[in-house]
Amino acid sequence: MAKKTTLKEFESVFPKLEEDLLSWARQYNLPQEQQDWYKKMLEENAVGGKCNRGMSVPDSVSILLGKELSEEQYFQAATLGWMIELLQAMFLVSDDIMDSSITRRGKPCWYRQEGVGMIAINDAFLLESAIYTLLKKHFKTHPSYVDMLELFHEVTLQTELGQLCDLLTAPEDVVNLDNFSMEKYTFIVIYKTAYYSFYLPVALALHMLNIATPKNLKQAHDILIPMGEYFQIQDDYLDNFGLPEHIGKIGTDIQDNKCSWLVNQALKLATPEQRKVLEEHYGRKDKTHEAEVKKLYNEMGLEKRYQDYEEKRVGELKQLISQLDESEGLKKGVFEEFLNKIYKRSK
Ligand code: GPP
Ligand code: MG
Ligand code: MG
Ligand code: MG
Repeated sequence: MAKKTTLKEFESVFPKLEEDLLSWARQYNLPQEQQDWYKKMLEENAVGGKCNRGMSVPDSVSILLGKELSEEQYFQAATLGWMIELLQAMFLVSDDIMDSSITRRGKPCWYRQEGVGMIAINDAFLLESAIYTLLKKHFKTHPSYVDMLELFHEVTLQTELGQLCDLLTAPEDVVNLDNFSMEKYTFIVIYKTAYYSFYLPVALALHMLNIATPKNLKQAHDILIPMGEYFQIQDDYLDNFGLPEHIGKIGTDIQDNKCSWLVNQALKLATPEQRKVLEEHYGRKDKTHEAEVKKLYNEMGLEKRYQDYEEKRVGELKQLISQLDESEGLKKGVFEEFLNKIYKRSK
């Protein structure tokens, strides 16, 4: 029987990987002060999240094998999971600078912590290179080494292209609501979130077991990309309707002029008067303008609209999962597990 990993178990692997990274840096005679920075920076940014993405690698491997993992299999799968967490840390450190965010995981964003500032940019690069150091150290002789390497590179590019579209549709100085559309929105969220958060863990699990084929990778893709799209729509919903105590961050989408799911819905429903309110108040770096948009979202019943969307999308995803052909090695349980973790999440 497959066994689900716990955060505690998953986190217990991290010190070993951290030590790998530090000893790698020590061969370059990295001075002590910089070793201390590197260690603290890794701990502050890679550890402390929900680790849903990372833990889904051992969970998926265990479901695919249909049994509990040996110690060695668990370590390999958790190492791949931690590489996703490092990728995520690299994205979040950078994203918080680009989005002028205030808090992350209930603490000031890394770039806002004392003594950090723009050193955070170099730290983001270090978080990314850590992936490849670990991949080389632990998977150099694995038959799928090159596939995993290429997968990390491609998913990183996809995420960066999504982020590019996110940023270019949200200029700081010009608010033009005609720039937003659901077509652009769909591109943004699939690329900036769905590939690295949903497709990557399952693709890595298949590669780890050496059972990846073009067909099962495509089958996984065709379920996980719509699921990742739903996940980012939740993120956009929580940006406005979530509680900062739950989500560990303060929403910035309205002030940042983001092409969010909520503003796209509001534009679909708006009367000419309501559109004027949006035009006057959206995308301004100011709390009173933001409050007007929040008020409008409440008047328009966007919370209910989101709940209806969620029920509909979850129904569609369950349908996709039920139709999965398991003959190429995939299991429905892999996808059911993902969906259970995110359905009606509040953080
Ligand atoms: C989430 O967007 C997307 C990312 C974190 C990917 C960033 C990609 C880079 C190439 C840096 P978001 O801004 O809505 O996330 P959050 O709400 O957590 O700030
Ligand atoms: Mg962002
Ligand atoms: Mg952000
Ligand atoms: Mg967000």
